Amino acid sequence: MDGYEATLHWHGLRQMNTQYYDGVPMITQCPINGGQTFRYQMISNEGTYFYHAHTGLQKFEGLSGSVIARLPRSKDVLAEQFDHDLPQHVVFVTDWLHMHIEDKFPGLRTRIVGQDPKSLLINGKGRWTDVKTGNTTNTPLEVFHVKKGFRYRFRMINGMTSSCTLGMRVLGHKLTVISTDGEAVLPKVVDVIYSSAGERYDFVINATQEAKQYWMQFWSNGLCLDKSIQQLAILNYEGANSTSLSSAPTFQQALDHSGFSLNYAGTNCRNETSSGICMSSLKSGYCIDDKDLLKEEPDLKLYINFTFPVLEPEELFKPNTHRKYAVLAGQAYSQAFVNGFSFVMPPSPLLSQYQDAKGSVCPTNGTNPEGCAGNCSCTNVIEVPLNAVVEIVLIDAG
Ligand SMILES: [Cu+2]
Repeated sequence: MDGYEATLHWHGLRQMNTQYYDGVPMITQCPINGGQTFRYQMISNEGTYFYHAHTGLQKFEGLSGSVIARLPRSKDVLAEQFDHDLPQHVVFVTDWLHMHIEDKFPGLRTRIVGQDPKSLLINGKGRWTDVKTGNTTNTPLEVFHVKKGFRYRFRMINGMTSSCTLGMRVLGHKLTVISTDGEAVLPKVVDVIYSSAGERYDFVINATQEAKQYWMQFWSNGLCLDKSIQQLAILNYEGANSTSLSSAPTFQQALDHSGFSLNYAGTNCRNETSSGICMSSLKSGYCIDDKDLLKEEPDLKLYINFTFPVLEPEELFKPNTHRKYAVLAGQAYSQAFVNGFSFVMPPSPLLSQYQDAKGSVCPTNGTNPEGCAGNCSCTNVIEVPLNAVVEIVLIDAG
């Protein structure tokens, strides 16, 4: 659309030597204007990834999709774990707000508070029940086809935009997790996978059950728990009768399940328990040959703290300033700070025109930018030596 701009971020792709195709506007490239053409060209590492808009709030409106890079079977360290790795077994999960995201823009005083979705979609499909009327749409559910006796690699992408976590299970089946975020892991058998926005899990379903139809259930958790949002899809065995489907599982049944889960928020991450494990307990699926990564001490340790102080309107809206803020529930104004500075985009992309962007970059000697006494805004750039191993410690400082 004329006057609209866009960039695409390739989520998880390493962009070795193609950092200018990472898709972050004003950092790695100029935004692509309406009517213009821009070609992203990169070599992908193997694995399950996705792309999404990195401009404005377009990702919330659904500008995203899957990116799968497969190795020939002979080169895939995971090949012996499955018989089939098919394009139709990509499970792309998105959340849907049923409204334009601009109405929820965090800087609007009259906005609808929160970013909770109304429903979830599986590969763009699903049904929705209006709690007010009790009516359910008759839109199709996604169906994944399998044949009894084979093991299928599924690639699940959590393409959600909200801060809700996502629960997923396949009734009557175990899920063998073999890869996460594009990295092979030693197989782990679980009943439920919990994931956060941006994460990907490859799991194997061993189709050993009776040739019927089974429910696949997806539900929102964490911050959206009280919204009881769920979506269903169907695992269909070849030759199954459509009347073989049991009655649909309810949201409450998902919460009540007693299986073994990966990444449930209440799991003790130090030890594997009978109820589940954390992602941090998964073991790498291959030997790590990068000796630098195994160094005991990194070359550089960065402590990065995040604060969200409540600010008075008199300070926030001083004449001749334009600061970014959010209106919190309770109508207080807050601004976000990283290591004491609130981020502003540079006037030119940092990667291609650093000289032009320099004027907006935060001072690195501990002082404030010129003409600013406190709570300053600037482009916060942290320089690291080339090829250094950097450990980053993120601190929620309130
Ligand atoms: Cu992303």
